Amino acid sequence: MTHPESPVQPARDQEIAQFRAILRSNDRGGYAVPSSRLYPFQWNWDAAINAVGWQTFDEDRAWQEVESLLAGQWDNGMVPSIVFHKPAQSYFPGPQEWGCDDRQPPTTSISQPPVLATMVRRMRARSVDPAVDARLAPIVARLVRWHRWWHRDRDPLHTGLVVTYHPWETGSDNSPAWDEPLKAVPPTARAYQRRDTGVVDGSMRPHKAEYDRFVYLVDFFRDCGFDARKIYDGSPFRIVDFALNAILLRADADLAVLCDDLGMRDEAGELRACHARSLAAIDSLWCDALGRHVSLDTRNGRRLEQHTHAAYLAWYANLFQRAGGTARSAALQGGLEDLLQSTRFGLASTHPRDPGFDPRRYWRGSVWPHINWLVAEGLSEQGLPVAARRLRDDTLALVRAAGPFEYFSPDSGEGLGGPDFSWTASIALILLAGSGSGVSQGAACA
Ligand code: 9WN
Repeated sequence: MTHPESPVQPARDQEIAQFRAILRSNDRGGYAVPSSRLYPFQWNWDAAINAVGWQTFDEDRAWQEVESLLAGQWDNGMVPSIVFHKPAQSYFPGPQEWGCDDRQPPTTSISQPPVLATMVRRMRARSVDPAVDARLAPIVARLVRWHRWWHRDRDPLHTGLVVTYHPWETGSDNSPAWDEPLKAVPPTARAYQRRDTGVVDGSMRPHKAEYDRFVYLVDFFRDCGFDARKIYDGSPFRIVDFALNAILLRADADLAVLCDDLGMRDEAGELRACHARSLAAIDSLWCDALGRHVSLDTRNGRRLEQHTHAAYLAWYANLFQRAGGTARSAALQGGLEDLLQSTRFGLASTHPRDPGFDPRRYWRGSVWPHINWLVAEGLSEQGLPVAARRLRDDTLALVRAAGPFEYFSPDSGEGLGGPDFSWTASIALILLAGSGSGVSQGAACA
């Protein structure tokens, strides 16, 4: 604990003020854009992380961030990856390309990793608002509908694992893990104009070959009329992303606790049943030879074995509670140690030994602060504080040296992608406020 008169304190206060100012300057009225020129709308998992960032200094604004995102929820329960609250020309593809411009507010037709319920549980635990549960009730009801959508529309065969149809839905858009499955997607034949490479250098962004396929899939969903079964049967890209499933598992458990707390017993029971089924099913993604879980291409049954950050979310999802879990956790710790030792700053999103590694190109190697934080939370909760501390320290060191960029080179520490990035500022605020989730996983999964 720093003494109030210590010289460190003013520097820390100044830093905190700087990160708060970034959130304030990206605020567009109840929602924050991730980075003003690159991403001028509200993104799903960004909003969840930013809500936690806001809560470190403005709880009312934090809940607004959640409410604004959920205002984009579809009737079927889906919470979209982007809510286009106000028009902006600097991003492609906009609501018209998605075929969702007649919705109010306009949105995309896909979702993103469901970290929100976990963040909401954390926010409730730290709330200073005596009336918080009244505000929470409609939020939790919407979260339940979203989680039902995942388990119903994205797991129609009741396997316990949900599928995703677009690399953008995984949040780790151009991860080398998607290279193989993306080959089955035809490149779009239509002309389109990217905007991202007009804002940041193209060497930090996905290649045109990937965008050609991203656009094909956007058009495919629209042409299917967003029909869940048609898309499940026909999508050329249909993967089980380990990271997304781990995040959903954790979120199901956290949402069940929120339901208990709000007296929603039936919903709590339903979520626990989903959780138990998914916990058993995710076991099938474990690979003994690699010592980690992998993703799966459900189109051909092939495992996607690239060594990415995804595997290290297993602790966050509390996957090692069953028989044999201790040995698996030890194997995974070996992998983490290896990955951390292979670059100057952790956690590289792809291992440098992977042929797809590129330290500057987005999800092909760069360090992402919010991933570091989620992994560190899981490590702390599972009694692995040393590795957790390393990730938290590296994250703050990167942000302090380069500024609050979107992502960072794991080798040089260079700040990459969009500047003045909201969730980077949020993570810095969370780390500076102190570690620990305030959420006990044991209670969640009991
Ligand atoms: C597409 C907003 C989002 C993040 C994603 C990140 C990036 C968008 C893009 O930016 O994706 O959704 O246009 O590149 O990959 O994780 O939520 O910060």
